Amino acid sequence: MKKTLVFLILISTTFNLHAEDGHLLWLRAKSTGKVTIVCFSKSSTIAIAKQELEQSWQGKNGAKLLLTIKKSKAIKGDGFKISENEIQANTELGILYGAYELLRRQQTGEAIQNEICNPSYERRILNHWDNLDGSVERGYAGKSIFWHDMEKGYAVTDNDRILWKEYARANASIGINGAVLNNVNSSKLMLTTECLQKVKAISEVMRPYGIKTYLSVKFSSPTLIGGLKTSDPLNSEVIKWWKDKAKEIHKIIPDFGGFLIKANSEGEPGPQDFGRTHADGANMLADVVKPYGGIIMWRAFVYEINSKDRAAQAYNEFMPLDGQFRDNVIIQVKNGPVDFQPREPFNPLFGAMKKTSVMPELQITQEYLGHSEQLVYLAKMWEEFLKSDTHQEGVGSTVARTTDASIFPQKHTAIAGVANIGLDTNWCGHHFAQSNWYAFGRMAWNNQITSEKIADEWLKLTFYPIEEKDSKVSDWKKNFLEPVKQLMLESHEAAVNYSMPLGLHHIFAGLNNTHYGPGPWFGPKGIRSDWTAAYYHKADASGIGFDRTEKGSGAVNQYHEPLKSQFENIETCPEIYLLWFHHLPWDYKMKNERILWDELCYTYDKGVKEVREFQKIWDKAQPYIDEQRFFEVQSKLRRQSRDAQIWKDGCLLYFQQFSKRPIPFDIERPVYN
Ligand code: GCW
Repeated sequence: MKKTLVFLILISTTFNLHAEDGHLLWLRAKSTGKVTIVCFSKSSTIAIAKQELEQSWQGKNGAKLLLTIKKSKAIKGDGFKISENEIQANTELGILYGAYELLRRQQTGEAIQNEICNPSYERRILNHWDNLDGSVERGYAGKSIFWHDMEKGYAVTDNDRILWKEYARANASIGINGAVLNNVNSSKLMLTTECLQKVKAISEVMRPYGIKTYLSVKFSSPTLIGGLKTSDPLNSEVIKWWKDKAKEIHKIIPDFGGFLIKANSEGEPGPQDFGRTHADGANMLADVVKPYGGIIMWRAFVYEINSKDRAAQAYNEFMPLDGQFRDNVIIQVKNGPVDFQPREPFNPLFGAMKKTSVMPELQITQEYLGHSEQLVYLAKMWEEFLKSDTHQEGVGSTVARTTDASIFPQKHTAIAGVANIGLDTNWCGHHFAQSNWYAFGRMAWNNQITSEKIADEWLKLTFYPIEEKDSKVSDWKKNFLEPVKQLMLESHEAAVNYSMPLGLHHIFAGLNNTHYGPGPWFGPKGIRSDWTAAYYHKADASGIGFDRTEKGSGAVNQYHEPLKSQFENIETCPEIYLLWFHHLPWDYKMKNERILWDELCYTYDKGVKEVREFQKIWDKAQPYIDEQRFFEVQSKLRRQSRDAQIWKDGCLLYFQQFSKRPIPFDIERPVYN
């Protein structure tokens, strides 16, 4: 007999305003009607769904809500079907996601038709670059929420559990269903039995919310902690060591998701240390986790020291291996071919690897986009990336479609985001950085959703004045929601303009490895060339830009036609990628008739002006927001505005020594001394 669970929710007519309990990030709605839920399942996931509905129900009074779990073919994975008063799903998690969606619709006022919502990717995963000493690599929101107290050992406190529960709840509310708990530059201690006990405690809190646990591991673990003489993936003792380890892990964490590996990259060990390929290494681990349904996420972030063109390397190393990977290996590829720059064209591996599962890796933490000091809404950039047409299987082979199994028969599909979460009370260091966490989850669930819609949702959920009367609400929409949404939507382009316009990239301050601020001059003697800024901008008396055309590094050949010719040809190369693909003279004529040098100056200046506008927009929003958040964001915007100017002045003054041209007089000029 088909298992059918039915939950009946009756909404009474009494008003029952909850206190601020349960207020978390974008989850802060208050119920406007008492909800009584009769529920026949004791499952902890369903209990959460029930509690969420009770806490935040704003549907029409007197409505009935019927939740059923029965197999439907149209509903995929943990997808669901919702109408105004019903949620249907094939899994308990589907019910939970449906509950969050229904509540979101109620709170944002979005219409609820009878509709099916299926996830774009099977695995929607946060990658934490958290170290076991409590620090977070490229983290700007305080210490690790998982490993912050390690001086006290692996003990777990009640407060830890509360924190992890809030974290899991926020993730579940946006459909995230996996977390890699530690840095890809992994500690060898990660796989020790003591450490795994702590992982067990974390996974127990996250499980009811559907968050699977994954770990980053050192490829040389067999040698480092197993006492073996080698970590050669084809050595039988090494294989046995991994098999035993996988068995141990699954005993402790039965639903363990799998491993994330950074191998032969930036000094991390890997199969090439033993003369083996990435496929040899990944497949060995894939076989080891296969009996438990695990996957291996193998990163393609590789580049040799002093190579001719770092942007070409992932493709060069991985394309020859297409077809050699097991079906539970997913190659994890950063959105761009270099490294999470403010703007990059998509990595040409997307769509090109046709016989291998490939997953996008996005960076939510703002390593190259102003840390948690700057308001930069990243969804706009991710949307541009996901919608990029690879042309690999004809028009419309977007990055989204080449990774979500719409085009290729991938056994597993996934997307990862490098988390921006820490112990800071506002979780992400900047109030608006929360929107990037939110947006990642929403896009991982639906890779066709627009950044505009996500911004609208997030602003409503986060800032909507719940206490206000209806008359004030239209005011709020006009004077807060609309202008602030516009600010968010323009913020990424502004950051590109004042830091790295026209296809420039990797010209950051490298001092102390901060990646914050301008540094086109960066590169002390003796450092590897691909860790200097000049390697990327190549500015000299003859011009500026990286020649990746056929005459140059040839990286343009990695793109499928017609993109290849479009990028190769200076007439058709989009100006946003101009200096990514071309080295051009300073007096090169842009489409608007300006010479390149002038255009560079005007674009930097535009970025600065845009941030100054953001400040004004925010100032006007003051009446609509609590003091604390208003002043905190205001002060960060002031810093952003100052730093944008430093960026512009620093870059223009540096490049001017090569261009030998004046900065146009109608823009604010740098102070020379
Ligand atoms: O962008 C670089 C970062 C490193 C990071 C590396 C990677 C985790 O500067 O901090 O290491 O990428 O993605 O592996």
